[in-house]
Amino acid sequence: MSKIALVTGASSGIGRAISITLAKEGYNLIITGRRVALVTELAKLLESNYKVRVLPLCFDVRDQLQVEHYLGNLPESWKEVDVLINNAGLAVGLNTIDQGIVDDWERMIDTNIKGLLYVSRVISNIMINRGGGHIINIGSIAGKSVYPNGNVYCATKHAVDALSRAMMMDLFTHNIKVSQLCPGAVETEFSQVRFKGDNERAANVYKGFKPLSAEDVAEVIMFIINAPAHVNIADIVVMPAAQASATMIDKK
Ligand code: NDP
Ligand code: 8X3
Repeated sequence: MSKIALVTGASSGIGRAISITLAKEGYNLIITGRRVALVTELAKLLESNYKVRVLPLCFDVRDQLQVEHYLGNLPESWKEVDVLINNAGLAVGLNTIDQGIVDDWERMIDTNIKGLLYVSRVISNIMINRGGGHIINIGSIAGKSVYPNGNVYCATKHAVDALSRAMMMDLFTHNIKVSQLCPGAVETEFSQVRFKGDNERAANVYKGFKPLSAEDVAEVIMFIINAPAHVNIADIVVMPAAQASATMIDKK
């Protein structure tokens, strides 16, 4: 029987690419995001191109009641979730702490930490009841080191790093693998969101070197998922060849 994967933040970037790659591999997919048009359009594309079943769900991961409503009441035929990709996340703003915008901080903390927790709580219970599963958290190079003005975003990804290790300890005896994938620079809508629609500033982030594509990241995810049952790839950092740390990018 085909496996079921749940991908949060499937409406763009890494989550969209992971969803397409999983569909190519024959997974039935629960895809989520807030932008109804994009999630619906992706669902149609996956169904028609890859002949898999798709359940599009549109909610905000920051809203615990919505998360529990949608994921806690999955239709019977969608309850056997094999793989959860905790991908929904964002950076908002790039300021020193003293100039920080509290609303930006709360959006990042509520999405990247609390949203991941709300989703993981519901789905880990489903996985425990069904006897196993695999949770993959999308961390970041920003969860391994910090960089100037990245303060709160980096802190949220350090939290994902800590939670990934803690979740592995809490869940491994339930036959649930927990893995973390930490990308460096990936060209997606990430910088457009960070710079609040200043697309010129966003485009500059990726000028002068070849960043990762969302598809590059999706391939690494498949490597993690396809490891033999007795192997858990606990943590991977993947960066463009032109990047050596969060702050070191060889721009020509
Ligand atoms: P995108 O902005 O392209 O995608 C982000 C996704 O997250 C969208 O689908 C968005 O959907 C979803 N999302 C954001 N906020 C919420 C919310 N409150 N509720 C539900 N869904 C939400 O960026 P990326 O693909 O680059 O980012 C994906 C993940 O990868 C993030 O966790 C990011 O931190 C991480 N990452 C990105 C890197 C990069 O360089 N791009 C590098 C390292 C990590 P919608 O707006 O429809 O809700
Ligand atoms: C996204 C990569 O370096 O902009 O997590 O924080 S970085």
